Amino acid sequence: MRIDVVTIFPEYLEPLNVSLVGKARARGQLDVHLHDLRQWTTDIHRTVDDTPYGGGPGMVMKPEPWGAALDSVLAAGPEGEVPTLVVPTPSGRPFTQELAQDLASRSWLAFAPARYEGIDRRVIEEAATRMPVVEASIGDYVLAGGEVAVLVMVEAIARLLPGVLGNAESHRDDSFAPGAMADLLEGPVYTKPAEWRGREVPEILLSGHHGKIAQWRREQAFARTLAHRPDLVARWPRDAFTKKEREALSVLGLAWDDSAGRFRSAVEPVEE
Ligand code: JBQ
Repeated sequence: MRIDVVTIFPEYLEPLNVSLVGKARARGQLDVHLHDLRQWTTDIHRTVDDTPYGGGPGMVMKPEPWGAALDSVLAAGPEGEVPTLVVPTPSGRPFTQELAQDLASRSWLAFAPARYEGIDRRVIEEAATRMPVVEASIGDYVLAGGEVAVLVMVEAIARLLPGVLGNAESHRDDSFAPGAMADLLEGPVYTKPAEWRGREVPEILLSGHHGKIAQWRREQAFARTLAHRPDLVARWPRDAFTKKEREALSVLGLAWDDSAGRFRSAVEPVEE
């Protein structure tokens, strides 16, 4: 996969040389090209932003440098191909595992992270006449710019590429992969020593009863998902559970609600 990133802070993307993504690059599985947006400015101050039309706070990224940058990226790639342009923005669609999988299936991605209040809308609209454009957000919190969102997205995408993850870290049971019962958080994990600072590893894990261990882990996962992600509980399909698991769910106060068509907590109603 080829990845181009146009940014005013190429050094912010240095982590792409490290760890999993860095190794994928070194192996030639990922071909990353970083570009400084300011190379496409034409004034002596290398200006990339200006005040917003209509007034208001902050600055907006000017269209001309972005237009020239995207022209140049397009021209530098494989003849006759276009990249999918990914624009990290808080107003984009949620960046999910499903979107990561979709993007991982493409051979060429170009990222356009913005600083300031965003990029002049015409850049996105004009780009969309030439290539697929995906505007996506990594979450509901405020960042200073899209560069960190690019790091998040590239890591999530790169680990899905064939041959990038070793067998030991295979992604077959990722919590958020789409499909049956993927909407379950992982429960707690333990390693040696069996006692540490007076705290013991749950006895069941030392018992050697693989069936009971699997059941316990499943129950822990249910409890954790209910506590931290009731929105995921609401996505659980009715028929995904064994009789034993349904008992465990009812101990947690979770029961199938026929009128709502989903699991509901009898103890503390799930917020709408
Ligand atoms: C985000 F993608 C971006 C880009 C700039 C700021 C952001 N803030 C929050 N979530 O995904 C984001």
